[in-house]
Amino acid sequence: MKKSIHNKHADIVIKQETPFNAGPPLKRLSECAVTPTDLFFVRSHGDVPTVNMDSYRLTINGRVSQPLSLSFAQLKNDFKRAEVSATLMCAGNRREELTAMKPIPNELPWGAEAISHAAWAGVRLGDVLTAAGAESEAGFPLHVEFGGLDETERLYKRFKFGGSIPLTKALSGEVILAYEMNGKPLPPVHGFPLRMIVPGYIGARSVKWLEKITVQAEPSQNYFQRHAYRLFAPDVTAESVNWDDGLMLGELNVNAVICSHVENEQAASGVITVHGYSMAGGGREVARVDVSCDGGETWIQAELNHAASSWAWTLWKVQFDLKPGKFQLVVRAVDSAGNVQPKDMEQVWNFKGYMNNAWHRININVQD
Ligand SMILES: Nc1nc2c(c(=O)[nH]1)N[C@H]1C(S)=C(S)[C@@H](COP(=O)(O)O)O[C@H]1N2
Ligand SMILES: [Mo]
Repeated sequence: MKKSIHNKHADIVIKQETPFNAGPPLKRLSECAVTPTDLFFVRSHGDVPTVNMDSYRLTINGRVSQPLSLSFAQLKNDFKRAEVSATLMCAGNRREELTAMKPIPNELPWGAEAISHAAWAGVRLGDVLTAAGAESEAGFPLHVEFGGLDETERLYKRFKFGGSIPLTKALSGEVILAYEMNGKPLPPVHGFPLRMIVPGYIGARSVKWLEKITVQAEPSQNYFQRHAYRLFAPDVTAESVNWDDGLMLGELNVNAVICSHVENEQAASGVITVHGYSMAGGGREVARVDVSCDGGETWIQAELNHAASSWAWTLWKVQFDLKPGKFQLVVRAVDSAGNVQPKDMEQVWNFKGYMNNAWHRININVQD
């Protein structure tokens, strides 16, 4: 099979060469519950770092009674293996649709392909934090910061990628330090030798090329926690923004996307199968997926293919019997907390282009 850069499939759609950012063709995405590693999307803010495994250490510091510095072998041998089947989605998924409404400069125009699913294996973050004697009751909520080895540049400064999650999330069983992806060692572009997997959260918190864990009183001061990945109201602009006002993103919101058809596709009349993915954040489940072929006038419920893990996406499909004409396919999901997707993009537009979960619409032309 032909391979392109970073061992990716020749069909992967490259969004940016350096740093490397790419995603699978949408039609391939909802074909199977586990994304093949060579089609798994890549979101990187810097170049893939070279890691010397002889000197590599993972350090655990901060509000702990026993700071640790672990070699890769120690981490693998001294802690119990843990597995989690989890979907990663970038907060910038579906930004392209927002950009079409109003420009979003300096951000990658992702279609709906910044999402993929893999079976991950590694060790539980909770086990490592316990071994380090992480403080649990400081009288206020603690945070766990993750630091990566890769460098990037913003506002003329070079620094390493990082972010944080609340300690309560860090201690839950699904959060792991992964060294395996789909049964193989983690590939360099996905974070070799070690990365965080924070299921149910925006992809940015699943820090790759992990070198540092710090337990601390405040969320991370890293640019990617303090500035980027914050959600602002639709009227806030790059000029008017007060960075401290935005919501620091954590849990994903409910979303659904049509993968089977592209915009303005010509389809043959008769029975057509429409399929795609849906996702509920924070461990919630997708309870229902509604699909329309008339722009949202009438709806039918899709058949859901629930994965075994509550950290996984739900693939869905539905059939319509269509005569020649123009149709607008629309999808919206409802999660187990009753959260529904907003109808219009105006309601979710924000100048950084995050968390677009407006109804997903695709226009098709049906011909004889
Ligand atoms: N060290 C590091 N970790 C990182 C990033 C990065 O640029 N550097 N990108 C983050 C973002 S924004 C996303 S969406 C996910 C993507 O993971 P993937 O490339 O394995 O798909 O990694 C996250 N972890
Ligand atoms: Mo992301």
